[in-house]
Amino acid sequence: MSPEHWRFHVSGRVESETTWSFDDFMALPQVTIQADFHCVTRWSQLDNTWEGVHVREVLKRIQLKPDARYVMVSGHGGYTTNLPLEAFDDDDVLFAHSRNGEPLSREHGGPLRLIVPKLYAWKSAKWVNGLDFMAADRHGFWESYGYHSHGDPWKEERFS
Ligand SMILES: Nc1nc2c(c(=O)[nH]1)N[C@H]1C(S)=C(S)[C@@H](COP(=O)(O)O)O[C@H]1N2
Ligand SMILES: [Mo]
Repeated sequence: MSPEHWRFHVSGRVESETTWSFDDFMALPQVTIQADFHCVTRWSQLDNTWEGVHVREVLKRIQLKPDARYVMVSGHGGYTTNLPLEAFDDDDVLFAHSRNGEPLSREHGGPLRLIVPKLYAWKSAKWVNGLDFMAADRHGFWESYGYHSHGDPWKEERFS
């Protein structure tokens, strides 16, 4: 995924659909967030330092329609995962390009992945390339195979 070909699309319940280039994205203000990461298959990776663009920097630059309540996050290759807007628009949710000072490898979602520390890791789409805002919830990839639609590790919301 070379930066020249990288695109990020915003669609659905927004006033106008937009496409961002890698340069547009990286020009947004940067944040560093310390967070754990919990996989549904019971491993957790503690104390990661993620660096990237807070989701609110993107939300500030798009205008949601009043009925937008959920977002479908997509990753290059067809991966999707759904989130309620409150889970997405949270203090610790970011589009990360680095972990512990190193750029993310392609295996771990480079050049950019979503990180949603409060939910199971399948919500943290690797190779993230778009957001589709929705009025009603729809299931993403794992959710349609029976994973929980919300996915809070502290409530053990593994399966629906
Ligand atoms: N695009 C994409 N993102 C994805 C997945 C995937 O298959 N494709 N798997 C998810 C799952 S189930 C987990 S546990 C984490 C794993 O992240 P890691 O490979 O960096 O450990 O990525 C999540 N994001
Ligand atoms: Mo996972």
